Amino acid sequence: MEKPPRPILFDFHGVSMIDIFTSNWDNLQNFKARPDDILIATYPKAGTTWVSYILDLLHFGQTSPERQTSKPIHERVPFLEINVSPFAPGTELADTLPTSPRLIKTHLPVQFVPKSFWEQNCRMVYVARNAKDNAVSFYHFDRMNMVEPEPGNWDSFLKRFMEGKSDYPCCVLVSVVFGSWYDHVNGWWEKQQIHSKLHYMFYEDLVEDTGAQIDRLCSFLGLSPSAEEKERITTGSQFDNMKKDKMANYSTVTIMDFNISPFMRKGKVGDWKNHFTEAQNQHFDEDYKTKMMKNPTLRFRTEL
Ligand code: A3P
Ligand code: EST
Repeated sequence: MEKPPRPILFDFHGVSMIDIFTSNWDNLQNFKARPDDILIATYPKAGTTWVSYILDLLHFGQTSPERQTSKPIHERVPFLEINVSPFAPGTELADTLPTSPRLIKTHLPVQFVPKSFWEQNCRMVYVARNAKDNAVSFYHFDRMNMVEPEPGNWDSFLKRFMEGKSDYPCCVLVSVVFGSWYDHVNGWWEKQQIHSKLHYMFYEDLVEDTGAQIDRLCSFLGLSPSAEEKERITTGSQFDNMKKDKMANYSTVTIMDFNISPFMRKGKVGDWKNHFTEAQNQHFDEDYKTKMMKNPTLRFRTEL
């Protein structure tokens, strides 16, 4: 059977985007946030699903346990900017969410977040992942997700990931969806310094000590689960458990080809070592230093 065509990247206000993330722009920008909404923001492949799953369990694991077994995670936590036929747009799914609070996911760079989230002073959780593992995960995701652009080979993908920008006449060959990882993590980091309701966390810390990160999330969200409940969530959200969970592993989403790569792929810190050559690593490190100079306090771990 003929494969459907992959989407083409274009420049959108300085960020590389594809149609499914910009075609509902007016509704997105006019989205009416509520004061108790919780926005989960990430660059793609930084641990969005993991943190969404944890927050869903923290808020609704006790009160409506049937949610976790009957609704896929992308319905429990809608993806705000997505608009892909024949599915309802993310804004509509969020509008019709029956829960309180509503958990909403986004990959938007901070400058694109609809203004009502700031006006309503909503809580936001930003998850960041080290650039090397993030790039590897993104590469495998673009291979298996038919609504993402064609990733090409690893070397060409890595070059585009590093370039990240779309300030070229034609950005098709020079970037990835949602633009520069460097701009994304820095933009949200700078926002966190002036916005007290923004909790900035790291994928690597979650892998190292999930329980400690859940504690920090709870104090940010004003939650106090019992020790048993916390233990249940810590265990339930471990990689092997989530990988088995049909409501969390995206196996119900047909636009993803798990024969190419599963959504829950490895869940590790340091898998980049299996992908980067010596030369790629050296070039990446040199380039990284110049791009990440402006926020010396923003530090990532590439191994544990
Ligand atoms: P890998 O491709 O490196 O395995 P997102 O949800 O933002 O798309 O991120 C997906 C990445 O998070 C994938 O990384 C996936 O395996 C990883 N992930 C998802 N759940 C996880 C968990 N419980 N523990 C560790 N990693 C997890
Ligand atoms: C999830 C993460 C991501 O970074 C990109 C995409 C694009 C396609 C999305 C998928 C996703 C989440 C699940 C869907 C899917 C399109 C239909 C499905 O409902 C929203």
